[in-house]
Amino acid sequence: MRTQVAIIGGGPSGLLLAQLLHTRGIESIVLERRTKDHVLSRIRAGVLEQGLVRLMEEAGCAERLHAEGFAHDGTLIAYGDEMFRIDFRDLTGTPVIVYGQTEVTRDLYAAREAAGGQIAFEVDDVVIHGADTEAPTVTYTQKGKAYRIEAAFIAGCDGFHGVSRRSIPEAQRQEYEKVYPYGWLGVLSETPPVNDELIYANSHRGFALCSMRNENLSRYYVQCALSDSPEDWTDAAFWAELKARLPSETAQALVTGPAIEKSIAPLRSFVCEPMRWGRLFLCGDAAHIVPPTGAKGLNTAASDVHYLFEALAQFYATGETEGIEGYSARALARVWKAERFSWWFSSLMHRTADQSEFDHKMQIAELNFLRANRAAQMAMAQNYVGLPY
Ligand code: FAS
Ligand code: PHB
Repeated sequence: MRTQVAIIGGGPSGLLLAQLLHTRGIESIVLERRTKDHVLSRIRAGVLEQGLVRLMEEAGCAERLHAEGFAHDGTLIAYGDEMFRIDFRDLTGTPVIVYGQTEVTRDLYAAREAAGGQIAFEVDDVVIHGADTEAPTVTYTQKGKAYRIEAAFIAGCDGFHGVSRRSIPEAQRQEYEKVYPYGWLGVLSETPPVNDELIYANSHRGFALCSMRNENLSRYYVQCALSDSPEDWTDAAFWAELKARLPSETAQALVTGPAIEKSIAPLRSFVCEPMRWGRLFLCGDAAHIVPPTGAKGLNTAASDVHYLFEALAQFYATGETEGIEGYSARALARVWKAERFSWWFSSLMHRTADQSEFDHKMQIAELNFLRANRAAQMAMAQNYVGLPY
């Protein structure tokens, strides 16, 4: 088989890139290890920056997002029984859109299918060959049969555990990592959200987050030990812990119900440099990971896709390679800003066993400063709604 762009990974990065390329008549084949249903069963991000909304519009996939997504003009930050609001609209003129990653991925699959896009599911043994040559290839198996794709370019959109990043020789790549000593236990419940905006809570018992998917589907998280597993937490234990971490008025208003999904995500900060090797380009979680505190994972994958799409569109339209040559540096410049914000917000909102009382006082002092200082709120709001591409 031949194609212009072989895309490894059928998550949001790979699908968005494939659909954007299609709008410029650039062919691609997406290789996905799992089934479509499995990909859509993952519960992940919930908050979209305007940049991702605009990319979905450019890809012709934003209709349901605009109909069902919720514009949030701000977010609430709680500490102890205190709570204050960061007003995105007042500070930046921009809201964020609450619309689950699952729905973004569903819309992208629908668009690819409507366009007759090539997606191979349940592929195995994906191997990238000759990424540093003019004629790279990708081999893989599917249902025991071997396949080979000759491509002009390869996009590694296969997430943190994929093969793409490891296809860059170790001597050519530098990896930066911070592993946090805690995870997030997430619960999805068919209950009305406790508030019409998100609540990020710093409590002496640990972090908590109140989010949502729609008016009768809520998403809640509590910081938990890395040694925990979802089975360790009954629904009753989860709700009791969440209430204990929220201001009392909010806790009283919380409507609980059966968890229809319960999972634990470990938290890490991770960046691989460079994000390109020859004709292989890394996008999204294949290149970088952030703690989900700042809602930057999916949104930074989107800016990578934007830069790569622009580079490939420029090449196929004019033969120019400026975008291709500059991809890694351009993407990393924004990646590191997202890493910093995610690390800063995680450090501000989580409690760890090795924190001293002084460390806790520093958190409270910073929260008080953020509450009172417009410039501090502006900095937070600009990062949260999304820095420019
Ligand atoms: P993805 O991991 O989504 O997709 C990669 C795809 O490649 C997968 O479908 C995988 O099956 C496939 N693949 C892997 N190896 C392959 C191979 N060898 N061959 C073919 N296909 C292969 N971000 C937020 O902003 N907020 C959150 O709350 C949040 N929660 C998260 C919870 C968890 C458990 C995880 C893991 C991530 C979370 N994230 C969150 C980050 C997440 O949303 C990612 O940023 C987003 O999925 C990135 O999309 P992709 O880069 O497409 O990677
Ligand atoms: C979510 O709704 O899953 C969500 C929202 C904001 C975050 C992380 C997760 O920072």
